[in-house]
Amino acid sequence: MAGLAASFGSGAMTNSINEISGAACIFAIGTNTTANHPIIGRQVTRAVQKGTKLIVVDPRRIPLCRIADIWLRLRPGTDVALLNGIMRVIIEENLNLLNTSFIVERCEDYEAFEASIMENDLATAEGITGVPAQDIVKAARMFGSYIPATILYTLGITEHSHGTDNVRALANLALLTGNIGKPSSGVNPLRGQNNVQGACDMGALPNVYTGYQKVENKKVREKFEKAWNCKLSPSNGLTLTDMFEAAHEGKIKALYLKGQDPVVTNADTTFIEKAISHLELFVVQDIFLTETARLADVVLPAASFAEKDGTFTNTERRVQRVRKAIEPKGNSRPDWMIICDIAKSMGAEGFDFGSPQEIFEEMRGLTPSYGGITYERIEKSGLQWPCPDHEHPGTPYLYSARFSTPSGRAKFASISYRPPAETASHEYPFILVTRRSAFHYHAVMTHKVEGFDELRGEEHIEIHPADAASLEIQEEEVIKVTSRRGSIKAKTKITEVVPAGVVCMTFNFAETRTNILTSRAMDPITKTPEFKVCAVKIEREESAYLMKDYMRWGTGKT
Ligand SMILES: Nc1nc2c(c(=O)[nH]1)N[C@H]1C(S)=C(S)[C@@H](COP(=O)(O)OP(=O)(O)OC[C@H]3O[C@@H](n4cnc5c(=O)[nH]c(N)nc54)[C@H](O)[C@@H]3O)O[C@H]1N2
Ligand SMILES: Nc1nc2c(c(=O)[nH]1)N[C@H]1C(S)=C(S)[C@@H](COP(=O)(O)OP(=O)(O)OC[C@H]3O[C@@H](n4cnc5c(=O)[nH]c(N)nc54)[C@H](O)[C@@H]3O)O[C@H]1N2
Ligand SMILES: [Mo]
Repeated sequence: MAGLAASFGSGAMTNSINEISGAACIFAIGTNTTANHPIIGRQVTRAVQKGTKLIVVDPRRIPLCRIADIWLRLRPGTDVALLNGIMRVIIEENLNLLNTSFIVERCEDYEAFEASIMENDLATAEGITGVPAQDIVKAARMFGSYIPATILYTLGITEHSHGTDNVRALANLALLTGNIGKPSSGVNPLRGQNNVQGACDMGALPNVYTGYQKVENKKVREKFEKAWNCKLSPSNGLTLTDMFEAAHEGKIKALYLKGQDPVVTNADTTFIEKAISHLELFVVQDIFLTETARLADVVLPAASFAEKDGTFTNTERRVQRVRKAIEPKGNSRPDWMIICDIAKSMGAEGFDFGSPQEIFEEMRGLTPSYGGITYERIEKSGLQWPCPDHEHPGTPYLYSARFSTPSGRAKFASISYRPPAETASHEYPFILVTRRSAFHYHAVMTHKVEGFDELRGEEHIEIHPADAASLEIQEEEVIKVTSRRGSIKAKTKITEVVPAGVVCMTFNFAETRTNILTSRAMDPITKTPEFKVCAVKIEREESAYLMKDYMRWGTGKT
């Protein structure tokens, strides 16, 4: 999300979910909404039924391709080249003519950006992306002439070693066409976990306190030091991925992990396990005994969302109440209680909170964008930040008057295409893309529900018919997939959903650790790994075993 922050000032959906239906054009790039954000997916399908134009950009033939006006099937990891091509057409054909005043009044650094776009022609874009130049022109004309247009994106954009570049290129596209700061437009990252937006808002990031107040800003730090009556570090902390690198090097000795299963879900899990083994103390707080929790010195049982009160902030910045439906099971307790007890037993002051509401009250007093949000005001329905005071109605879309950069203007960025860290080679001739499925939620939680496993009980690696034929691989055959980091086995699904040269897997199954394969190459700013691209080879496995004969972890089934 750092790309968006650099261009506009903050990293969240700029607009609201119900505005999607008002867009004249939807540009859905690297996002499989019908599976992963079904409520938003419904909005998209309904809008298209009512006449909204839809452009889909994805290497896989996702369900939205069926109703798209244009589907651009690009090579994985080549979005910047494609977007720069689209913007070149928009500039050359003067499709942004109506928008010149927006560029003059609200943006900066346009000239350098235009010059950088003109450096590469459409033949170059076609060569890099594999998308025919005439389709790039068609998409540019459509996006440039149907106004307002909204951009939706997710991991196909961010989980790359150049994810920030991808996001900034999308921000350029919105600025160039004036599609920001008004309804049914914007650059909209559809966030992942139910409360990941809330976690970021609450400062669960290495460089900010609540509401994106910077750790390195002296005034901010002094405010928090005064409120909490303690000294705070003037330097940023480490990102998740950096923490494991540091643990591996012995620079971090103790790790307290909460609500994450990194030995299944982080990139290069063999490395992650090694890093964990170097720790002197490893504490895991989770609602289940995960694969990662099995490696912990101490496991703290947490209560699930249904067993506690609090708030979640969703992808459109809407802060909503969550209410306890049942009492916590066994000896599990809400996360906040466990954290407060640990803090108190370490001698910290100020952790005598009696309820989540008391914590919220303290937080909002220190967080301008949440200042006007109270439990009373969100008793029935949520409020969208920024909501600075009690009279403020909340903000459905951002940047109507100014951007939150120091100058108040949005910055065009000159972004040139960089290839992914790994490309296909003689030894590793396939690109592995990883993705989600509608029937599971990552790795651990949904496997506790038998019905989901009936819908999808084991991993299938998608492979194109031409590739299967040349390797003489059959449908449902167990094959060996090897990257520079390790090997796993999985059954095949032969399908044209993936293009030739690309194979695709989910990471839903602890017994088929897809992330043994993925690479730790990461974006230099967000430190997000390149989950969407790594090079692999595929081999037939004559003596193959069947996955389902293996002990099914967690379910007790064999
Ligand atoms: N059912 C279900 N829903 C979920 C989740 C789940 O596990 N299950 N997880 C949640 C979470 S945490 C998140 S973050 C979201 C993620 O939601 P999505 O981002 O939609 O999830 P993915 O399926 O990982 O990836 C999206 C798409 O990116 C495409 N893609 C891959 N590489 C590229 C590329 O280089 N360029 C482009 N343009 N596209 C590419 C893939 O083909 C795929 O269709 O889903 C959330 N919703
Ligand atoms: N190959 C590949 N790998 C990926 C991705 C990809 O696209 N491809 N996507 C990445 C992305 S976007 C994400 S978000 C991650 C997801 O990776 P994780 O966050 O590790 O995956 P989850 O299984 O959602 O893990 C959430 C954990 O939180 C626990 N939990 C649930 N509720 C609570 C609670 O209230 N309190 C506590 N303490 N614990 C709770 C669950 O039991 C579970 O163990 O995976 C990443 N890994
Ligand atoms: Mo996510």
